[in-house]
Amino acid sequence: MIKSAVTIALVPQIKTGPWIFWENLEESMRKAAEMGFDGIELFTASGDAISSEILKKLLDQYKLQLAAVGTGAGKVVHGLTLTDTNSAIRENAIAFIKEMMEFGAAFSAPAIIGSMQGSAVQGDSHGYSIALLAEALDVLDQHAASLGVKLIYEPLNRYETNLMNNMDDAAAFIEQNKFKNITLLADLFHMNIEEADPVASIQKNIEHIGHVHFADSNRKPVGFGHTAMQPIANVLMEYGYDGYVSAEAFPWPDPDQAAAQTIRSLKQFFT
Ligand code: LER
Ligand code: MN
Repeated sequence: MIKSAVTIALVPQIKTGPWIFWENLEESMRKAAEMGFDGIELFTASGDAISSEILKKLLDQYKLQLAAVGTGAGKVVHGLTLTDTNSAIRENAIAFIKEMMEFGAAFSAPAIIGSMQGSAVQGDSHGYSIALLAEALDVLDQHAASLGVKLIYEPLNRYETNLMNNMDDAAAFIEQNKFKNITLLADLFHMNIEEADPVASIQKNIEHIGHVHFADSNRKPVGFGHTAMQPIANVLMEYGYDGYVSAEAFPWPDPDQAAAQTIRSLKQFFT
């Protein structure tokens, strides 16, 4: 059975991003619960931006799970990436992600590495940047083991990174490096751009997929674009995917309607 989640971003600097809710935490959680989501995916400025006690109280009150925590603020707010050529910046990026992992682990939630992976910049060889990423993920894979949580790595489309853009490359990278606690994020928006056949790619890499970002072709809530969603939902269900399907989409036309449209689509495609 798939579990549903909705994104809540509490970082003013990324307010224009693909997040359904982006204002008051409690209000957003109340709405998520009322609409029937199982969990929330949270984007905060740091691992201590929200008190864990307050979050626990709200999760209990609204009977919601913490599905995952996003680490993107590490790049957007703090200028950190795991593949920066400056080793001090890489160390700070690892420390930032460790802190986010600890924040999530208190609720058994994995952290997501998306934009924090960075990119190979002009002058760096692609292989060198991939080696830096592997080195950082090795440390974080071990940290995930010590916390008893997974860590989620997200291939992004070519306009956001030049490191890994599709599921096959990311799965091969995980296998080559023998990471034991790192799963992949299938973001249906990125996959719409990068995969020749998203359904075949999900089927082939299903063992690695630990989280799904649910968005349409244009990154609007599912139903507002042209992705053929039924075959994607079918392959996830047929192959026993039991993680979260989390709405990471633009709050279009507004957060409430975007959340309502997402719930309608989840019911339509996953039953
Ligand atoms: C993060 O989950 C993601 O998909 C990125 O494209 C956001 O910038
Ligand atoms: Mn995503």
